Amino acid sequence: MNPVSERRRMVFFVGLTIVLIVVGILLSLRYLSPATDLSQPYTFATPNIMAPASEEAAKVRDLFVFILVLALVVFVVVEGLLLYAIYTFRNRPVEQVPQILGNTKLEIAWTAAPAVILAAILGLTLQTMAETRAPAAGDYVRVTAIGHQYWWEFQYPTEGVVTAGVMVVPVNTTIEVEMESVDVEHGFWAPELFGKIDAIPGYTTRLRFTPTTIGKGEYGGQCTQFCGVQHAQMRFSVQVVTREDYEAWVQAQLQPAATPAEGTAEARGAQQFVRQGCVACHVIDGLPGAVGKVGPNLTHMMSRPFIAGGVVPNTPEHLAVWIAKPQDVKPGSLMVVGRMDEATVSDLVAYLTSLK
Ligand code: HEC
Ligand SMILES: [Cu+2]
Repeated sequence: MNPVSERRRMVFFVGLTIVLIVVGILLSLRYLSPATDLSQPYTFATPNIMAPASEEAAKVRDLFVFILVLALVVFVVVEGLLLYAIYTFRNRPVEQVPQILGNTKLEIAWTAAPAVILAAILGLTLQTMAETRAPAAGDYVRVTAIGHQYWWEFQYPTEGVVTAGVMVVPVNTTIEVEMESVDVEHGFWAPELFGKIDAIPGYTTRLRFTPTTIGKGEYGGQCTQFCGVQHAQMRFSVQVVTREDYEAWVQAQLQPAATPAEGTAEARGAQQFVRQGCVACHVIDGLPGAVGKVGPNLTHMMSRPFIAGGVVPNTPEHLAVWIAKPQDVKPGSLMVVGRMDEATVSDLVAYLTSLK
């Protein structure tokens, strides 16, 4: 092929690549920037794996630091030898270069040293895994975390609590989490509390953690497997509270929602919740017919600081936008609603905000 057509081909393919990248970016913008002004995401405190808040996360941090320091030592030694060799054996007339043919001791050393280092890392990793994954014993709290596109459900099988988005746990108690998924593979990770474990459809995975400090109170978590368009907005938080606060929270969660007094906006909202079909996808204990399990349980939704995986804070203003246009706030989410007038939305918000 002559050089001119070769260049044309190059220009064509480079141009095509650039066009495809630009089109890709433009298409993904719709998912990156929600269309409504009110959609300022809820801000989670940035997680820091170097500041663990549980026994297990502290062990993971220690292992990480050990491997990091070891890798730094290896880096300095290897790069040092490399620079030394580059300098000592730089290009010179052939007759000045010492000719070396093999060195058995050196070869044994550079085979054995990495083997020893890797064996040490393997040993410590297995030990950390055994320590952080051993089944909980004695007094512990069981939670089932269920991944849904794009939110987390938390069930407390012993207590009978079902909630979403926020996992409330008592401090200094082992928490045994079983992970499941109703659709695709999700990943469960709150970096300050435990390592990353996948939630796999049709299979139960487990993790254990023992929060040692209330510290920030709320620890941010994130789905860590690409599970669909709103994977990045599939966040959750873990609230570490005192034992008394935890017991009080459980008791509050077990109460059914109060039936609003007749003639109020709340009562109209409860009727609309049925009429608009919300009941098909949401459970509200105490509201007959609200049995759908597609979306989060809303019985005590005002006890949570954010909604829909942290896409917006849980305020009446954000709720109104979310209910009217969930696809604008979180495009691709599985909540689909019909067109509603403003009065209906405001009655619904009045009812939802009464669900303390
Ligand atoms: C087709 C099923 C479906 C219908 C119908 C539906 N929702 Fe939802 N809803 C969902 C799903 C799924 C989510 C979670 C979305 C996400 O986070 O990705 C959700 C989330 C919510 C949330 C946020 C809850 C939280 O804690 O994160 C509220 C509030 C809500 N819906 C209210 C309503 C109201 C009010 C209606 C009726 C007008 C309604 N929904 C109709 C499926 C539905
Ligand atoms: Cu996910």
